[in-house]
Amino acid sequence: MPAAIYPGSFDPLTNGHLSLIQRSLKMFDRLIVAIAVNPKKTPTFTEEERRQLIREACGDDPRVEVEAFHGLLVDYVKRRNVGVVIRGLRAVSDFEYEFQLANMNRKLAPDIETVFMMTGEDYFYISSQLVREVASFGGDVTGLVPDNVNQKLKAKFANRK
Ligand code: COD
Repeated sequence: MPAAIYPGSFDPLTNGHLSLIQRSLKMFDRLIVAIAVNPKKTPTFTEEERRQLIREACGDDPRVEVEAFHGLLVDYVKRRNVGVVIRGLRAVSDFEYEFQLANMNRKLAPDIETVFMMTGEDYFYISSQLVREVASFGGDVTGLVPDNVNQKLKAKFANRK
């Protein structure tokens, strides 16, 4: 299989995301990790910080490309000429949102397929939002995020404890 796109906010990248990236590379020759930039939201990490953190955590694997995109995901996927979008499912609670998203994307672009991957058992409770919250109160997120993300979180929240 040639290439797939794994889109997300990645604010920040977690070990759950990273596991999905690594497992996707067993099915696809190339993976584009696409960071959605939403001008209406203020992320904790800038677009460039998120890009760099993912790049580093992937160990500069040449099969992984990291790029930010603006606007609709389907337009970006078409521009990149890739037919498959990867998404992760952690729990039943993810299903409804992911189902809506996949169906809306299919309505907008019928040729694009969404492939869902179940989370690994060690990662089902990890989300960027919880990681941010725990780290912002000085909690230890070791093992939940890659080391470089852990360092960056500590630096970001150092003055906010
Ligand atoms: N284990 C497994 N999977 C996980 C884990 C984990 N621990 N954590 C997250 N995931 C999965 C999520 O379920 C998701 O599938 C993916 O990884 C990315 O997660 P997030 O949280 O970083 O990203 P999201 O869900 O905020 O991304 C949503 C998008 C940015 C892709 C979406 O809003 C989008 O497409 N925006 C662009 C504008 C657009 O096209 N809007 C219309 C959509 S119909």
